[in-house]
Amino acid sequence: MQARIILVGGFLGAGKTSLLFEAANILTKRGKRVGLITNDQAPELVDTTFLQHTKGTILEVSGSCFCCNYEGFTEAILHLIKDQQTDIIMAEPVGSCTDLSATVLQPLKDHFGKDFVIAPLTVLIGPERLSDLLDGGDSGLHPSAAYIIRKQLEEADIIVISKTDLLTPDTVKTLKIRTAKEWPNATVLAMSSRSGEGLEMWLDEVIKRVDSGTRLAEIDYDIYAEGEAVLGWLNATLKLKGESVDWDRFAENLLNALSRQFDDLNSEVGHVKLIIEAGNNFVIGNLTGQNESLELRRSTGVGNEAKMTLNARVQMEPENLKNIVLKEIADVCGTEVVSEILALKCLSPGRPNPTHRYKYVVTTPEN
Ligand SMILES: Nc1nc2c(ncn2[C@@H]2O[C@H](COP(=O)(O)OP(=O)(O)OP(=O)(O)O)[C@@H](O)[C@H]2O)c(=O)[nH]1
Ligand SMILES: [Mg+2]
Repeated sequence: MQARIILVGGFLGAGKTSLLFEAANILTKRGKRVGLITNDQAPELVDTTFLQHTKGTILEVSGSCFCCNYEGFTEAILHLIKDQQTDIIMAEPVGSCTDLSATVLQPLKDHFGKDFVIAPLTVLIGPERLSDLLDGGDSGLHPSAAYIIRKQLEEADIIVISKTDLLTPDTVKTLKIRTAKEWPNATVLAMSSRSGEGLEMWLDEVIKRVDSGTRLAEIDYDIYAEGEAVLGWLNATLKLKGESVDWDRFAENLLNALSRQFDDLNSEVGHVKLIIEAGNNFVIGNLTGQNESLELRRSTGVGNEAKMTLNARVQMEPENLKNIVLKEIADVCGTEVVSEILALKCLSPGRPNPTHRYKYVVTTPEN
């Protein structure tokens, strides 16, 4: 059987990594060899660290997005297929990325259509942002960032409304109808990685279907570039040391402190996430909007030493973001915890400059 590559896109915080985590566990139980590819503008990713807790083989393409580092992306795919004998690869592009049909799927079909199967492009969208977009709003984002989300949905083969456990069945039904009306060419599904509802249905689609990148979205790269550039981007890894520190409480205090700062400054949060690991234990925390969105899962418990990876994407200048993050880490550490920065990168994404950009849809060869 030919290997299959499944791209799962969607804006920051839409639930892509959570879906990959659950889907990887299901597929592994079915006896499949799973490969997972994460992607970011810079290394030190919470997503990579989190997905390492599945049985899949994880590769990280960092430094730029899949479209701007197409060679790096295809090398990762070929390595997983040839050297790791992977059956199914799931790849998560950067949340602020769009034009994937023209820059990634068409070239993949053109270059590798006979070597492996390329599944339909899935784009996830959380119910809150989706409702606001359908009402004509920008979901609290800069209009150019909201433009990116609209373009992601426009080019999707499958739109998945995520986090349906937060909604009533009636709301899910209405949202699905409105979404299908707005983007009539896509298959519209609804799913919760949390409860598992709808997950098998999505897996069925991406495991059986062979139509991928069935259309191209017309994208204005000036608006796209601005939508990315309004976001400050920070990736950091720190070593933390103290005596009998409650790392779960530490994670919660830090995310709360950061959230208060961003809310006070009225800076829209794309996604702020952190993972604190000690041995096999980890706590993962996410902030996908204002303070109410703060969420912590799993537990690192109490200990003397831990490693923290923190990724923040917030609508503000990168330098301000860095200052706020470092100050809040210092405050939360106080005199109890000593922190040592192992890696720190802070940037504002540059103008996307894809390796390829197809102007036509490549016909999927018979597999
Ligand atoms: N209630 C609920 N929350 C979810 C679900 N899926 C994801 N989340 C939460 O949404 C937040 C973001 O999830 P991720 O999976 O990290 O989102 P992402 O799209 O990978 O984010 P980026 O990598 O930053 O673009 C986390 O707090 C998750 O726990 C779901 O099905 N239900
Ligand atoms: Mg992710």
